[in-house]
Amino acid sequence: MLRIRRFEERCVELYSRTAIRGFLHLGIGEEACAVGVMEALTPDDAVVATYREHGHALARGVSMRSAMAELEGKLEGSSRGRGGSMHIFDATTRFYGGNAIVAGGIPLAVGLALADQLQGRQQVTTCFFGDGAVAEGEFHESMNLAALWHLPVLFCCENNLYAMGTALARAQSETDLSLKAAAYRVPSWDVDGMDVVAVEEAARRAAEAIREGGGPHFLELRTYRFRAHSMYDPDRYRDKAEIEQWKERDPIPALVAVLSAEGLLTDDDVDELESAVTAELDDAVAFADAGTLEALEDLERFVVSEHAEMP
Ligand SMILES: Cc1ncc(C[n+]2csc(CCOP(=O)(O)OP(=O)(O)O)c2C)c(N)n1
Ligand SMILES: [Mg+2]
Repeated sequence: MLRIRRFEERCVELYSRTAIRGFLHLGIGEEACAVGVMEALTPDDAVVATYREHGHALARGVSMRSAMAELEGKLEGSSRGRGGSMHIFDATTRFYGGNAIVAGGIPLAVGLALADQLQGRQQVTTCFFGDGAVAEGEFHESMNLAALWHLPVLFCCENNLYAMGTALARAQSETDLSLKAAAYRVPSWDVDGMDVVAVEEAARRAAEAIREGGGPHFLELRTYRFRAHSMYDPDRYRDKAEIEQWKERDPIPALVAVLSAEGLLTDDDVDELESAVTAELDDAVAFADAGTLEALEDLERFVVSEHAEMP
């Protein structure tokens, strides 16, 4: 969680000096969701995420170097710098990408799970999406097919109460999102998304049930983003007191407090972790800064597959 937090804080600095351009969505405050779920997966499982996916990529094992170079639009990035912040993609960790389309990753996850099922593999495909995605048709079509075909999908809804500037209650007639999964006969749990241990426990339980042939499961992770929707958002739709209240439940100090109380972590340990993260991050930024921009003559490459036989 600390790696993700510091990585995204550094992104803000890089954005100010225009090393990172375009859209940038930070998940500061929501780290426990990505980390807790990822702990319950194996390297063979697949993951699909949204445009707020830096944390998911890092927790999945995409290197800081690869992610930072991607954010800076460099060839050394996970997608040759063509995806940027919203489309980190890394086939080697079966991280099937961020996705700029709200709910767009959900049918992709169902397709990946269908492929696993048809080929007799025991993998779980985990799909992250926001509360806003639950209002999209793609969510409902995907839930229906996943349930009907009994597909191995772990649906993880990160309910941070807002879809851009729209509060959940202003946009959806039913705000208990687990009920929507239940409507498709998909077992669902709501989980404290600010508590990494609670998230891991729920994800482990769900992933085990899926691996045992239990079909799709749904977790509603109740969380909150501490920063605005994106760098362009003046954040005028939320009460400042609400933000402060959620900050008191910051998942990082919360876990430090639990571990310290149990005698499992000292202040020196925390300092050591901070230093290690800073060193990793400095190295990643230096790597990205020294990276190369794609040559102009390559701009149209990959629009059409180079392996395809043209008619
Ligand atoms: C299909 C589609 N509609 C609208 C948008 C514009 N849009 C971008 S992010 C967003 C809000 C999504 O909110 P949520 O799913 O709760 O995710 P969060 O940003 O809170 O993580 C919207 C409406 C989009 N990208 N795709
Ligand atoms: Mg949201």
